[in-house]
Amino acid sequence: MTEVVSGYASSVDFAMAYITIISIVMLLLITIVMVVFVVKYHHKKHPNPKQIHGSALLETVWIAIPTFVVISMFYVAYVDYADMRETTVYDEEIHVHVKSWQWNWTYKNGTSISSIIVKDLEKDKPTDYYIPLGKTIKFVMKGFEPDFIHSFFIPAFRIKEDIVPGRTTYLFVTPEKTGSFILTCAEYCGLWHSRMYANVNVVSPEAYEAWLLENAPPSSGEELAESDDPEDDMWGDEEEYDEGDEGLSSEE
Ligand SMILES: [Cu+2]
Repeated sequence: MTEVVSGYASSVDFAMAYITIISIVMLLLITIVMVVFVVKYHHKKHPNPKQIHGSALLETVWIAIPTFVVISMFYVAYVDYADMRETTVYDEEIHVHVKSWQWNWTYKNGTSISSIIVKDLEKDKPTDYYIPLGKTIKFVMKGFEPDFIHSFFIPAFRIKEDIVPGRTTYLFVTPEKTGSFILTCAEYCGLWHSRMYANVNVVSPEAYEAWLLENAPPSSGEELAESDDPEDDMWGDEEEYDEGDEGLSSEE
């Protein structure tokens, strides 16, 4: 989780550290002042409290400083988020569909890969997805209706976005390191939620293109247009989604 694999990851980490450190400092300051005041102004020492009528300066200071601190937290978190949301230039679009409890990625050439549910931790190998190093990828995500809400989460990239049935959401990422990283669902979605994970492998653009070519669908254009259709056989039959031991674990 601490590994930084995308530019966006370091800015998320910075915002997280900034907010956490300020929160800890505030907690300590408030606690210390509170304890000091409890001792210093104990009723035994001051049986007859002194009446005061406020201090404009003090009040201005204690409103201004926290307001500034909170706005700075917002700013630090927002600039990078806005930058990510407003990306208009990207290299490639990958379509992600989700159906309890599988991912399906469809690439530019029609390559379509559905993940397995990792039912047997010893035997089932999580599905491998590939993305190219240094390229900006736009994930365009759709959920089926009816289904649960899922959440597309790659911790190493610090990206997470809900996938809501009937809606299209999106995310951008530019991987800066090769390696294998976990994709998981971050929205509790039922029986196999915890086994809804896959590997996202960041490889060189050349290796990526070679992999795409290798996994390209046999036929051309027409089938490509259908590949994001829910009826596509990649999703199998409905009964496979019933709870039970049989089902998708053996499917590849
Ligand atoms: Cu889930």
